Amino acid sequence: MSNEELHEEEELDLASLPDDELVQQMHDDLYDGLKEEIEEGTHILLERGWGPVKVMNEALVAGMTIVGIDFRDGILFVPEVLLAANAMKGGMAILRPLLAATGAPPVGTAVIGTVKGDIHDIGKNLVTMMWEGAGMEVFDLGINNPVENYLEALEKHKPDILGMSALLTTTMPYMKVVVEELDKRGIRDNYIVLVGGAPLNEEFGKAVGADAYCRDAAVAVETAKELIAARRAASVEQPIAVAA
Ligand code: B1M
Repeated sequence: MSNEELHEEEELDLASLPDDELVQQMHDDLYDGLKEEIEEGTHILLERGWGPVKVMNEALVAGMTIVGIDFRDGILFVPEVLLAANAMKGGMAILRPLLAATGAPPVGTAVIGTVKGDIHDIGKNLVTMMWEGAGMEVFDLGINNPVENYLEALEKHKPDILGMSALLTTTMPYMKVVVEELDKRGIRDNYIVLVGGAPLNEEFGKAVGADAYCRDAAVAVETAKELIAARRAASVEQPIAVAA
């Protein structure tokens, strides 16, 4: 039997599965980076009356969480994670307009970009996709960003997080330039600053004044969720004073 015949024989009719098995199958399909199957599964759940938030959390985000854990543990590698993230994006593209209509707030928002002088973007793109996969709204500034680009995006999007990426030892010090500029303008504490990139480490993150260094995209997701939750909890405990 040819591979093609074998594949056809093994092809599953997603619509024939009960909800719990379909969700389990979607987790497997996400893991395998099967975008079309994820899109089909998303449509089926919506047609069965699932709300977009439930589809996002139970079918997509839960599936990506498994991918994130296995990436962190060295079971999955960059190409597989990029495929999974791409499949996730397919599902999210269907849900996004529906989520916007429900007014459900995103888990958090972030601006991210590779710093001035640096054109490496594979790791940053992975972080962006994983953040989106975790339900965050992400504004990606691309590569080679001078401080002005970050300032403009922060002003425009007012995100929870500013993320910066650098892959060169010659460009990583630029992160300090950005943080110092935020300081100078008195807006440093308005944002959670997260940094990442292969040549960085924990100590460097502290030295440039970031809130945290993220070793990889999975850590970037965990750190973002943790720090956003802490920040929201703190703002409930200490409401910001409003001028009379
Ligand atoms: Co370049 N490059 N490169 N390169 N390149 C490195 C980084 C290098 C280590 C290779 C080497 O010499 N061994 C070296 C840097 C040496 C140093 O600074 N000490 C190097 C060099 C020297 C250069 C050039 C100067 C080469 C030249 O022209 N002479 C040049 C620089 C251009 C420039 O930026 N101005 C250059 C160019 C390029 C390409 C264009 C060819 C290409 C980039 C393509 C692209 O990105 N679109 C490229 C590549 C691919 C690499 C390597 C091979 C791979 C980088 C990568 O994508 N890794 C790299 C060697 C290596 O690292 N093995 C190398 C996979 C990626 C998933 O990992 O980016 O670490 P990473 O991201 C991880 C984490 O770091 C973290 O999460 C990601 C996912 O887990 N993370 C974040 C990253 N950003 C984050 C941001 C966050 C959080 C986490 O924000 C919150």
